[in-house]
Amino acid sequence: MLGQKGMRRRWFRLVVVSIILTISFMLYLDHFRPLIASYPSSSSISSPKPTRVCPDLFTSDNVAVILRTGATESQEKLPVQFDTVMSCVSDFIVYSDFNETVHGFETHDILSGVDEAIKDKATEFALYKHLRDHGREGLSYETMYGSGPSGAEENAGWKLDKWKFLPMVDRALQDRANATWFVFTEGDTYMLWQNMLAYLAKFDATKPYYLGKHMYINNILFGHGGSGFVLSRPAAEIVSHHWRQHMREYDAFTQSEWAGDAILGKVIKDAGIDMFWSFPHLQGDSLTTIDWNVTKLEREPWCYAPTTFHHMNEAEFRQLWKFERQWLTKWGPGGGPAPRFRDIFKSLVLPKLHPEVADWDNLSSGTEYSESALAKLSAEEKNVLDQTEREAHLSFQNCRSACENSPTCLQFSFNNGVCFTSKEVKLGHSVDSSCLEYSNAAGKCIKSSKEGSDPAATAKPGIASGWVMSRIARYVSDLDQSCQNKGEKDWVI
Ligand SMILES: *[C@@H]1O[C@H](CO)[C@@H](O)[C@H](O)[C@H]1NC(C)=O
Ligand SMILES: *[C@@H]1O[C@H](CO)[C@@H](O)[C@H](O)[C@H]1NC(C)=O
Ligand SMILES: *[C@@H]1O[C@H](CO)[C@@H](O)[C@H](O)[C@H]1NC(C)=O
Ligand SMILES: CC(=O)N[C@H]1CO[C@H](CO)[C@@H](O)[C@@H]1O
Repeated sequence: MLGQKGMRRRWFRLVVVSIILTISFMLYLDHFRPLIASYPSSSSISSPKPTRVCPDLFTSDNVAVILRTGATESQEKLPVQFDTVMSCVSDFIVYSDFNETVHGFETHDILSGVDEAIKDKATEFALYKHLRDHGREGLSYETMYGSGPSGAEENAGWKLDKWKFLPMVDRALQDRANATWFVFTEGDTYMLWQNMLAYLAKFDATKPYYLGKHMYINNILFGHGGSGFVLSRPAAEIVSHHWRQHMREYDAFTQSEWAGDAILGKVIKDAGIDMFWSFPHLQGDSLTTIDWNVTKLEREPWCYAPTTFHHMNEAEFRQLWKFERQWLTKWGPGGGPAPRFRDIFKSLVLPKLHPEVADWDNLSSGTEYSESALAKLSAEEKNVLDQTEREAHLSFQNCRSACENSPTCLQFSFNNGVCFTSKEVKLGHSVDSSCLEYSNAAGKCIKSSKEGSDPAATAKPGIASGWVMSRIARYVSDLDQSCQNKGEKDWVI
């Protein structure tokens, strides 16, 4: 039997426990507050809005993200950036060739400090001067989007872009006086913020670091711009100091080169800092073009956590964004394990692979079977072809048979007498989604390079693709197994 004393003790214990619980709950809410800040609490129980979940901040107080863009692409590419990736980034700044407001955010002219003599001499600055003097008014289609067979490459904005890299590093140091990391990214670069933060937390920011996706031009090793690259503060300071000492020299160098990321890479190297090879965390493909087992530096991406994808279009931004939200919702704002390539493949790619998908551009680029490809073979080479290979170009079904008969073939595509088989797994995209880069900015999806030409002329409505599903299952389980053999090592540090 409980005496009065016992009852009181029990009562007391109950009160203490509830106080502790209440405090824990408040702390818990507090923990989440910054993450759910921008949603009005009135969107209550009746209409459960998806909460905007952002990853926990880890070290992000000190990570500044620098988004580099230009007036010829900003209106097309930035809105989805701001709506998705950047909405979780606590501190970012946009550098451009033009001062303007895009989708509510300022873009800052980063070229104002370039020597006026160069602006007069270098033809790339025609666009800059036009923007400075007249704004967007009067920019012709050709100036904005280029012309000729590779419009995007002739884009005046792209040519001007190389001048931004060195001033950008220098300005970022001033504009973000206490950032410890600078992450440099582009309009169509999708950054997985959770993974980026987790990755940077593994490095010592007090040392000079230059993290990049390796690329070479004329024997210069540099971090590819579209894949994103990262400088620690000490690295940025060394580079900026070195640049200021040799500005004339590097202006001349910039004039003679064409790729700004390579120019910066050279200066970083000259300043005595070696690039850290961050593939596959930083990489240059999109969800639709990446070969999911692309192996470089003896690293297969599968087991690793991606921090960037490049060439991402709006639809891909939204898909990956949704995936990240679901991941964070599942694991909480700490994020749980970093999502890896394999998680993204299983969620966003695998469900789209089928034995036959109509109007789907394959990206299969292995063996070609067609009348013309057959005609190029010697008699000897023809002899080793089996029946299915000789007839692969005759129908979708025949193309599939050729793929199935070749033990390493994983996917194939067929279009009007042309069959491609491939040992790589790539998602590809639907035929009508392949607009010319930048053409969306002109308010329409242009599929060929000349404005006004008939899109139907270049669209390939007949194209269909397929995967050998039993082998895809095997591919996934083999790669999963390889991660286990590696002991779940998921960071290159
Ligand atoms: C952008 O604004 C800055 C600061 O106000 C100014 O120095 C620069 O000349 C402007 N750039 C252009 C192209 O108007
Ligand atoms: C960052 O620098 C600004 C001045 O540039 C200063 O006011 C602020 O306190 C600093 N913040 C931190 C976290 O050090
Ligand atoms: C992935 O690529 C590596 C390296 O090329 C290769 O050894 C491995 O067999 C590939 N895995 C699968 C499942 O295709
Ligand atoms: C059959 C067919 O049209 N295949 C296409 C698949 O994609 C590659 C790369 O885009 C094209 O070169 C092929 O023509």
